[in-house]
Amino acid sequence: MPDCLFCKIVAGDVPAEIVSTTDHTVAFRDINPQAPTHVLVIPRLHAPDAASLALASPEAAVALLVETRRIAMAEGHDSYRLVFNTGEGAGQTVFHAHGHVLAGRDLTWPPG
Ligand code: D5M
Repeated sequence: MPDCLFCKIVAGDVPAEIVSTTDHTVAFRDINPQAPTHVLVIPRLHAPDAASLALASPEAAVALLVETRRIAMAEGHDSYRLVFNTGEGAGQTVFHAHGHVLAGRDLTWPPG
């Protein structure tokens, strides 16, 4: 998608602090971190949100989920929060599926 920021990060056209890459995913540090570890894991395939990704490519969606856990563990966190903001009303601002991996501080519930 030519106007999609995260597609540009996947393509290497916009810089990001890359944490990992796999056949299906790219992970990078959030530009506005909300926890000591705040990594975004995105699919290479463009889909507007996580459920749309699962419908378009179950394989990519599973790969993304597995990668979120691997990253949390690699950063030293047994516990982490995985967030998929879906829709403007839920705070989604970038309409390319992404999971927020948040860890490294006390994560309260309910979320704000
Ligand atoms: O999350 C979108 C997230 O994307 C938000 O936490 C900021 C982050 N963001 C936006 N631009 C960048 C760049 N260029 N690098 C890294 N992180 C970025 P949402 O769930 O859509 O609100």
